[in-house]
Amino acid sequence: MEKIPSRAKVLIVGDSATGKTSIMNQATMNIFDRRYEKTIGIDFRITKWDEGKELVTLQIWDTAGQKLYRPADMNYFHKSDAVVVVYDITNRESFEEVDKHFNDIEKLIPYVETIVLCGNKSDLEDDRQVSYDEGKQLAEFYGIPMFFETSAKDDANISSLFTFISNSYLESKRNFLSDQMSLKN
Ligand SMILES: Nc1nc2c(ncn2[C@@H]2O[C@H](COP(=O)(O)OP(=O)(O)O)[C@@H](O)[C@H]2O)c(=O)[nH]1
Ligand SMILES: [Mg+2]
Repeated sequence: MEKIPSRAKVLIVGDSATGKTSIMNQATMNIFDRRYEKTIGIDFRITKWDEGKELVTLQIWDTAGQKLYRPADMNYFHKSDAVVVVYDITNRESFEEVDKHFNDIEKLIPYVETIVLCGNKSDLEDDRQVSYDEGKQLAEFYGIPMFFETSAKDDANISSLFTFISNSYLESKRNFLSDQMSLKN
C-alpha cells in the first residue's frame, strides 16, 4: 500500500555552538563533525521518517544564532510546524538564554504547534553545568510537552526527538482534518 506523504517544517534555534547544525546533520545524514564551523545565514536539509502508514518528510531549518529578527528571515520562520530550542548542558549561559529564544518564538511564530526543549551534548557528563531536572522543569514551566537530552556526537536521542516531532505533526494534522469535517457536517 502506498504510504501517505506529509511534509513538516522544523526550525532549530538556540545559542551558537550548542549543536544545532550537528543535530541537523546527525538527523539527516548520520554524521558528526568535531570541527566547529559557524553557520552563515540559514540552511536546511530534508529527512524522511517512516511512521507506520505515513511517511513524514521533515524539512529541518538550521539557524545561525542571533539572526531571528532579520526581516528577510521571517519568511522562513513563520510557517514552521515545530521548533526545537537547543541549549548545551555544559554551558549554563546557553540554558539561561533559552528564555530569550522562547520570547522570539512567541513573537515570530505564535501559532506553532510543537515546541521541544533539547539539552544537547549529553555525552559530556563530566562537564555538565545544567542538570536533567532543571531542563525538565524549564520545559514544564513553559508548558512544553517534551524535553530531551541529546548527543549529536553519540547519536543519542536524536531519532526520538524527530520521531516525536513527526508524530505530533501527524496528530495535529489529524485534529485539523477532523475539525474541518465537523465544520462541514
Ligand atoms: N561532545 C559533543 N560535541 C558536540 C555535540 N554537538 C555539537 N558538538 C560540537 O559543538 C560545536 C558546535 O556545534 P554546532 O553544531 O556547529 O553548533 P551550532 O552553532 O549550534 O550550529 C562543534 O565543535 C561540534 O562538534 C554533542 O552532542 N557532543
Ligand atoms: Mg550552526
